[in-house]
Amino acid sequence: MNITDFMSEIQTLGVDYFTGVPDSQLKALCDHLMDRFGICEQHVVAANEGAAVGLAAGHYLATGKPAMVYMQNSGIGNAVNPICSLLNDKVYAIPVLFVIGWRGEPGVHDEPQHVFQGEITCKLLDCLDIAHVVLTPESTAEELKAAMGEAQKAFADGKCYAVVVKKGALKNDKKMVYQNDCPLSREETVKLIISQAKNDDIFVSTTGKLSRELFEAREARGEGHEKDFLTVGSMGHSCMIALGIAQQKKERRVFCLDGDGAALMHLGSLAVLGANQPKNFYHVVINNGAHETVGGVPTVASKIDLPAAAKAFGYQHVFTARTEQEILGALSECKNLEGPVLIEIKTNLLSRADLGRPTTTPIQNKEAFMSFVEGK
Ligand SMILES: Cc1ncc(C[n+]2csc(CCOP(=O)(O)OP(=O)(O)O)c2C)c(N)n1
Repeated sequence: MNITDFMSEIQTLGVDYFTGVPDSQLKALCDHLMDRFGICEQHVVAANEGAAVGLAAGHYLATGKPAMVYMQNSGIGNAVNPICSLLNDKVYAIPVLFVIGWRGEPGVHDEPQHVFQGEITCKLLDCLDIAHVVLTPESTAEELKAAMGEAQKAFADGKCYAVVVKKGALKNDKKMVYQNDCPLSREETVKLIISQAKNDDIFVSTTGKLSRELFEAREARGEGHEKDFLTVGSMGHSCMIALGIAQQKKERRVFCLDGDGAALMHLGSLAVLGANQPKNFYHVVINNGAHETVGGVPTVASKIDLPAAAKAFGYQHVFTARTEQEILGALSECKNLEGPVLIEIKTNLLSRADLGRPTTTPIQNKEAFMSFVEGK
């Protein structure tokens, strides 16, 4: 279905406020919102899906109109608490229209982190008392119209409604291009970082293409993958995984290779890191100002001073780098500095079209990594 047809149908519900976290399967929608509104008071890219629910609730309280909250199904978890304890009709009865990208749909091959989430997506919505329709590439305008009628009824009862979007169900002929003028790519940066590592350094890398690039960089160097814990799902949690390791392995340096979208998603964790003062913790945030992995929709990271925030949270040392020389300088200083350290690296939004995916399973990754961490 063409995105403009989809949006005109949605607008019959009186929805004119849009918020969420982008998803590659919802690229047609995200690009449409960026093209039509950009980032403004009508379209807010939220830090996480729960925050998007908060925004939608606030909008409803101020206008009486339901808002759209869009997300990948992996974000439902972030939204469960405000769905149950804020929106639900046993509490404030605040209607929201959810648009959810269905990764890991049963029967369609997808990456391991999506498989279980995909299996439980519709069951989770049932459990949350959210009626829903599944939009497929074959869905017709009449079917969507009927679904909007159902949404209307749900809203009248103070309930939410969801459109679950299968792969290829939404189309947008207009391709948006997102870019900035930073000289280095995330992949070049990842290669530089591991080239400067000590032999026993431990790496925890974030969700998305960064982990895939790290995996391929190890292959290209003829190395194994045991030094890297690839956080393939759980966006925003790699720095806490890294802290959990750093607390137990005080004699080793632990690097978290993070993304700006991921760091912002659970920014409170940076405060916890600062307050805990792990001396062996090095937080590298690759800041391309965007959710590049899922299409390039901007984050707010190009508008904020992340190193200043980290410093305020208690990080001992902070750096910003964008050239090879600046990155090498920061990494070399780190060899003599105690953490927590934050290195923000500003990169462009280029990535390879032929970027592969890890060829080892998450369990193989975990086992090799645990042996490496144990020192075997
Ligand atoms: C909870 C959750 N919401 C959304 C996603 C979909 N997702 C995967 S990667 C990604 C973007 C990550 O952005 P950033 O951390 O800035 O890294 P970049 O892709 O720019 O390297 C998103 C939104 C997800 N995996 N999990």
